[in-house]
Amino acid sequence: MKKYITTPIYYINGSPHIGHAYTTILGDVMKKYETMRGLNVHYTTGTDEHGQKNQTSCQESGMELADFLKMRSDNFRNLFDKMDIDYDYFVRTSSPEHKAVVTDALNYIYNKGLIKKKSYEGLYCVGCEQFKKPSDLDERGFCPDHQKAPVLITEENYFFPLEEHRQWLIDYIKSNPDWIQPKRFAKEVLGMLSEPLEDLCISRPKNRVWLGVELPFDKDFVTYIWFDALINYISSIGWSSDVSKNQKFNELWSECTHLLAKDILKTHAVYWPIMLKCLGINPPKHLIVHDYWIGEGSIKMSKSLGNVVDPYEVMDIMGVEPLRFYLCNAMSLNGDSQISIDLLKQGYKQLANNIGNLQMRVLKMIAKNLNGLVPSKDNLTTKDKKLVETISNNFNRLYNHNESSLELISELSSEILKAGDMVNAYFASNEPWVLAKDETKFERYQAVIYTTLDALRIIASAMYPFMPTISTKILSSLGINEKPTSKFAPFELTPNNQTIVGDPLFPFIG
Ligand code: ME8
Repeated sequence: MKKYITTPIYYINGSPHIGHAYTTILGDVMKKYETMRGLNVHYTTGTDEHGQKNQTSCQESGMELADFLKMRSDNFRNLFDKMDIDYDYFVRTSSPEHKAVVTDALNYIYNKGLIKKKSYEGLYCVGCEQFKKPSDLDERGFCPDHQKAPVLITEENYFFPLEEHRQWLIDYIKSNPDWIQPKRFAKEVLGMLSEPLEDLCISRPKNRVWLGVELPFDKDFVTYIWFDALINYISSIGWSSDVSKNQKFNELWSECTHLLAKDILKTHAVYWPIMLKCLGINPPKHLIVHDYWIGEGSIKMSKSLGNVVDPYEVMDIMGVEPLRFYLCNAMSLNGDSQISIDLLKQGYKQLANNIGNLQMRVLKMIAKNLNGLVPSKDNLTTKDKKLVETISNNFNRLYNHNESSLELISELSSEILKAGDMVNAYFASNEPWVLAKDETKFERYQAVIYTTLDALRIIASAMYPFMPTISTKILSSLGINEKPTSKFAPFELTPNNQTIVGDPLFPFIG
């Protein structure tokens, strides 16, 4: 079975920060989780290279446009490569392939008579690249996300009426309760739909914004950046208005999940499904929406506000995989989450004390007493068996869900720490270092070591989507060279496997 996962495509007017890293890591963790379950996943991410704020950044840089766009887009791509993101396609909206699909979609909608030209006056937030209603602004009249007053703009533009689709969208959300996850965001969207929808302005005059896709029906305008950017989700899998060419597209689209934060909920849950409807395409299967990482000042981390955590700095301190695990584990499911270098270091130390110490202690012990060989599993007690079976059942349950979700990924990460705690407690209470000194207790010693190693094997396999290299290192330290699957059968570790004490999985950090 196929699955298609997307991240937002990111603006290139600044450097990527931990918020961009998070959504892209989440998608990669979901991809690895689904791949372990035997699904064939197509994963896309990329950069949103048009619009007024990218244009201003480019002008300020003094660089040639194409060089500037490539340099900034590469900042994101290089970060994602460094974070081991296994994307199948990296979207660039400046690419001819993407632009051709935007043009095709615009022509299709225009020829159906769904676009009209009129004069408009409104408050425009350049940070959001959106017109704002007074009710979108705070008590000072500022955009709450960008902490700036929008500017009043009067211009003639092309518009895409949305209101006639409002009731359809309300009905769709109500009859598809899993469409937007978590459910509280579906409620928020229904709130947005409780008032009539204004026409969406889908053009910008070139004398204000020249960085964009020219409207096919009026060369004095470029396409509104959001109309252009949302199309990436269909352009990257080859949509065409000629339906006979859509075989690959149809296969993937029916299994599409968009990942995004709540800042772009309206564009994805209101504009996008209506655009799709007018193109004759069903809504994506799911929108998975997360809250914000909150930086200094307790406001949403953002390039424009300068309160960002730099993922490169974090990776230099703790490496990429502990960062991947931390972000998936520490993002709250009920609201925004604070992030700082100190909190990240605490998360790293928790992993080191839990999984890292356990692996090192048990392997050093058997290197000393058992020539590094996995002992026999012949004398496991009911309690030993229960520990391994509980851990294996818990992971089997978590890998048996119909689909990955934010809750599932979070629960899986917590279950890894919980299982580590259980095995550490088992190890401490059975005192194998005492058993090792008494020849009459040798069988018991072997049983405790086998139980610990087998539980560690299962935990390492379950860790794979978050920490693929560390998971593989643990498995090979137990003499296992196969890639983990989503079957967590107990007692499968082969006695007499040669174990290896390698370097610490989580080296000491200050
Ligand atoms: O909105 N916490 O791009 P963008 C968590 N180009 N996630 C965060 C975050 C934070 N503090 N800050 C950013 C755009 N993100 C458009 C999208 S899609 C067709 C066009 C993540 O560079 C999160 O995924 O502002 C959020 O939705 C996205 O980056 C916004 O990135």
